[in-house]
Amino acid sequence: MSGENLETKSDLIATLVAIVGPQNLLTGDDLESYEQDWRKRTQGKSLCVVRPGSTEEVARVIRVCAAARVTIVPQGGNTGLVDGSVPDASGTQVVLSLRRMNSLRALDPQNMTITVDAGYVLQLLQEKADEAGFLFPLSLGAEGSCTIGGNLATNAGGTQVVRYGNARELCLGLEVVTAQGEVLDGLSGLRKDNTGYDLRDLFIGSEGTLGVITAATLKLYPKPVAKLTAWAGVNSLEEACQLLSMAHQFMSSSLTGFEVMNKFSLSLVDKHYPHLRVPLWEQVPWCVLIEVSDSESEEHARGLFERLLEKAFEDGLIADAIIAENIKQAQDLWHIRESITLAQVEEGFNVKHDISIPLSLMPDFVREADSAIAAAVDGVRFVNFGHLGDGNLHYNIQAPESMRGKDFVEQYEEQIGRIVYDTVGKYQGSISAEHGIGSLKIEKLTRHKSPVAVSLMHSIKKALDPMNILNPGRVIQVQSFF
Ligand code: FAD
Ligand code: 2HG
Ligand code: ZN
Repeated sequence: MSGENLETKSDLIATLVAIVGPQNLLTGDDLESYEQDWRKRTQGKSLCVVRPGSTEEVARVIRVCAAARVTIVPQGGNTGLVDGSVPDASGTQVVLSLRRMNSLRALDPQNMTITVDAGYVLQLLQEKADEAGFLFPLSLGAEGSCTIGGNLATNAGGTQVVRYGNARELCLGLEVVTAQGEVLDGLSGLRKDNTGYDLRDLFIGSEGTLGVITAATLKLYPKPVAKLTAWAGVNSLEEACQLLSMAHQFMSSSLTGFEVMNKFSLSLVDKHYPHLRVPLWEQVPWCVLIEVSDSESEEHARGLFERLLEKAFEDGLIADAIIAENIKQAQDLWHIRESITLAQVEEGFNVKHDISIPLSLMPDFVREADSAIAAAVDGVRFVNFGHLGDGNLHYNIQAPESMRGKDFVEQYEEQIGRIVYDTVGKYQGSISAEHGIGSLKIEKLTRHKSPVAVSLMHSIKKALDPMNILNPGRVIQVQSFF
């Protein structure tokens, strides 16, 4: 059936029902989990939610929507933090949920690759890899519900980047449905392939604005023989950075995680989840979480760790430290770190900045941004934590105790954002290290990227999605082309 004949909304819905089946086309008022963002800041309204079950169905849905000039919002687990995966309030957009596409397509132990549909949940993939005797290293707090398609569309980072890189580095091949509804089969398991422009890397990190990812071939790694985790208290961010350099020196490629958390962020975890028993937080302004993965033995890992901590104590870099005695203790420490985002939600609305800064400039950046913000808004509370090993800080600001979170965000988000992003610019950083641009930072992208970069992005969008069908109003602002 040709989309061009579709004249009304009900024609379109009937055609989409014919493609995905009535049970996989959702309309009505009960679609909060698809229409509201994870932080509950934005409530959109869709024309409908379609849940295709195959690549061919995705392609047909896109062709029909394109012909009807109806725009599409691709969605995975809807855990994104920049308002990129929910529809706007117009009631005219189709949410294309990939969650039904959750098959494992192939596992090639010799090639050390796994190929899955885009809707495969990250944690299930980690488990599948583990069962097969491998490691899939991407790891983040939302792993129980985020999907591989979403991870690649946002080029997700997480807690293992210091060793294994972002989602981009873990991906060898992609299957993508284009804005014209054609299928690009790039599901290669090749580690080397220099045949023209790298289309895979163009789609990774494009947040659903250039094509819909329907499957991916991903790298698997050998499982480490032993993993050890330590939690240390440090007296300043400078010392945390010096400890990181020392950890690189002592651990080399065995260093798999290096996270930092300021006192206030841990106080929130302690306040809202006291049963998690946050160690050391009251005694020091910052804590770090260090993880080592060893390919030899637990003794070897412990030896490395003890030498690092001894030297760090000697040099006065750490105030106190504990090494997890077993896997359960290590998991508990990680759980504390992963609970900061949730503790922030419990505390109320807040302003988030997901930034990266060259490590050598990080402490100066924080000092300068902290004092400019504290001068602008009395009583703000700084929730600073993140992936120090990658130079990536979640520089979040909680409302003053005297103010309602919602009022704070409405009144100050813009002003604080300006201070943070101008300071990020001064310190040669990025306004988005891992969460992406979505619609939340779309104006900031134009302000903080070079005009040449913005113009090239504009050309790429126009070339790949000339009708602006895919996730309009996200990443890059373009006039509606149709
Ligand atoms: P969604 O939220 O559904 O979508 C995200 C974007 O990708 C949207 O623009 C959407 O249109 C697009 N998209 C989704 N699927 C597809 C597809 N198949 N094809 C094309 N486009 C698609 N992020 C990090 O990088 N590191 C972290 O450590 C981290 N920790 C988090 C912790 C918590 C508690 C939460 C709530 C979020 C965290 N995130 C983190 C953010 C989020 O989980 C990631 O961005 C994740 O990769 C999004 O996956 P998703 O499947 O939920 O995608
Ligand atoms: C994390 O590292 C996530 O925990 C979420 O990227 C960060 O809540 C945040 O700002
Ligand atoms: Zn993060």
